[in-house]
Amino acid sequence: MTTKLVSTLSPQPIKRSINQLAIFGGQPALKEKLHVGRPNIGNRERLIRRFNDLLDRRWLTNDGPYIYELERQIAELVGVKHCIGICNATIALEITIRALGLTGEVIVPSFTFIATAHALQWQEITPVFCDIDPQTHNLDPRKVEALITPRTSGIIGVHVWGRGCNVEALSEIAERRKLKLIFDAAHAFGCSYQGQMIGNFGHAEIFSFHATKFFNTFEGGAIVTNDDELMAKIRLMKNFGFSSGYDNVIYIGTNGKMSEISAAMGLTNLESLDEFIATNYQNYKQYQAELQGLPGVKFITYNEQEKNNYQYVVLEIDEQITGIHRDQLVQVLHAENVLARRYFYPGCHRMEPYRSYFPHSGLLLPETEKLVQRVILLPTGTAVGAEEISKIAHLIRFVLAHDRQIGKKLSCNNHPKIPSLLGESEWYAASLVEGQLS
Ligand code: T4K
Repeated sequence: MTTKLVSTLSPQPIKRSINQLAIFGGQPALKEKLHVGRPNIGNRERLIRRFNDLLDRRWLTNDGPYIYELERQIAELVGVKHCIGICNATIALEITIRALGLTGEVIVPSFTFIATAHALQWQEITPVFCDIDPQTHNLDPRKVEALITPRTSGIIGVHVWGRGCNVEALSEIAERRKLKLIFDAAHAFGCSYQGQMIGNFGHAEIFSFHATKFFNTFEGGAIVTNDDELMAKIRLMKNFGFSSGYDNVIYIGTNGKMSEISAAMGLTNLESLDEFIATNYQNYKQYQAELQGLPGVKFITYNEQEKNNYQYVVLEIDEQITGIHRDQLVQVLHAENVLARRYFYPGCHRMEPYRSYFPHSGLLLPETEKLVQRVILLPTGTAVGAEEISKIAHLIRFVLAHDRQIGKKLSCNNHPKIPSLLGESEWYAASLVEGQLS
């Protein structure tokens, strides 16, 4: 049935037999590697003008004019009282966690980028991993309450893929149990939840402006909050605790400052924000149209009543129906130069140091365990064109149409795994065999 779909959708199918797949020796469908997370870059002339300005000014960091302007524009866009630009979202999380006085245990999803958990453990606070709602991929509030102990001081929700957490339920629990509530909004810049811009919830929210995010400042992030006192504390903490005047340290602090060159990139990219979102939206709709109706493939959708940045194109592959495991599909795609990703495989609880600390935590995370085996992210953003999306969609359809043959051939021939797909322990073992590690 799926074979038919391949031929009807493409008058010239790029692969006619499975032997033409690059993994079995054929030519890759794409000449160049196509990454998930290729940066979007705004107007170069304006960017270079800003670089020249800041060089002429010889003001490279520490409260320069660009960072203040970026903070002002972000606060306005989000409709939040305060925005503090930070060197990256990981440090932003660490500072916020410390500024809010979190201690003991904090409840977080395991289905997130490792930075969410590390920002806690770095300060010797235990991340207590909570399961997710399989529909939303976000923290399941019904499961949060059961994990609260006398040591719990807070909850960190993550708006995964930019789709808002269940903010009301988490806020209600946090208020009733007297816990601090932070949102890791690394994916959710420019997104809304129930009509309100993300950035206005909990005690504070954190954005990431890393190069791979749809809006980037090379490296960067921001803390946004409506709390004046918290803002004042964070401003001190991100600059070693320095207050006004020279030599005046009045609080514990670190170096969390965003540089002027990052802020210049941010100001330039903000001017193209609508264009980036429009491209992401177009790509998302094309993928959705070209991948519709594939049994066992769930295309993650965004509520179009909300504001979304559409920076992630996400599929869930159900091996029971497709007949091929997500990892095999990823392996085939990588050989074709489509570097699809498995965020957030294998889940924070299966990464160090957490897997050593809590070897059985997976037992409490059945939905996370299932999801990390299924999710695949496809390339999007301004570096990806319609023709490439069509090729990727054709490849996926082709693979699913020949699922059993490909699966069999992959396991029989003992095809070398693609290094980027090796788990840490497999990589370590392979390196030992190859004599690269002693
Ligand atoms: N919380 C959440 C929920 C997050 O997702 C993240 C970051 C954070 C917190 C922490 O934010 P930051 O401290 O980073 O601001 C990437 C990013 O490094 C990371 O920022 C991001 N989440 C995470 C989801 O993805 P990797 O390990 O996948 O990055 P990497 O180097 O493999 O880059 C992805 C692809 O992008 C590469 O295949 C190549 C391409 N790329 C990358 C860079 C840096 C480019 O084409 N150009 C580039 O300049 O983690």
